[in-house]
Amino acid sequence: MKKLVSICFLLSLPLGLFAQSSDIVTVASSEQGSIAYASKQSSTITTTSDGLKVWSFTVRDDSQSDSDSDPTYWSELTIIPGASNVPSWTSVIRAVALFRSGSKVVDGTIASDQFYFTVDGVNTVDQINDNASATYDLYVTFKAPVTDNQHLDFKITDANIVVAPLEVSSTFATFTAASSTSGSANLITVTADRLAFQTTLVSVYPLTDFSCTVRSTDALGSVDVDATGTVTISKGLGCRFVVRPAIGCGG
Ligand SMILES: [Ca+2]
Ligand SMILES: [Ca+2]
Ligand SMILES: [Ca+2]
Repeated sequence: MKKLVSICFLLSLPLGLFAQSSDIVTVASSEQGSIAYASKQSSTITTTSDGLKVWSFTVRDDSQSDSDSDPTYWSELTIIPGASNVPSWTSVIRAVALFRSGSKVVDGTIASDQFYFTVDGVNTVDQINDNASATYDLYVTFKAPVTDNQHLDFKITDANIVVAPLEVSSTFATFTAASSTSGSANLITVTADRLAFQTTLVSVYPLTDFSCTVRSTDALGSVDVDATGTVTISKGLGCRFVVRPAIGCGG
């Protein structure tokens, strides 16, 4: 009944009654520096401790002019990649959710180039009171393996947020896109704690050249491209050579 009343009210209003000046701005320094991706692998995000906060942004009602007394209600939000983002979010991100003041607003769906959030537009989580603002925190969890030293970078344009269609709501201005810090934050970091052959050495014959590749990885199989160290080949017992410290050849 509430929505029917709202429709009738909207149809009777003269154009221009609602302020068209809400916007979205980034929260400075709200990203991570480096991301310990291996610590957040859950397939669901229920509380903030399940994921890692990678960006915050603020929705501001009537930020550019104040010509109404109505809240801003939003019902759809899409976050798109910034300038220095991983090639595809579907290969890196396992789950995504929005929080407001520590409470989950909604889970998002993940595509290669967008996170999509939809809410009903009538609850306190998606209402920004008149002349007020609300900050939303973006939490994610990660897949594995990942590529070392790639960034997560986010953006929201005025085309990426939709006002709840059945509510008496202030609307959004044509605003400058809100963007996370590009290229110097949210660095996905792999830290190796082991070495592993990329392929298994089955046998090496005497006086025959051979090659092998040893990778520095973490426990989830991601390669640490910054790892430095020495792999030594030495004479061992029970076989002709030992490649240390990746794999011993035993007895
Ligand atoms: Ca106002
Ligand atoms: Ca307003
Ligand atoms: Ca690394």
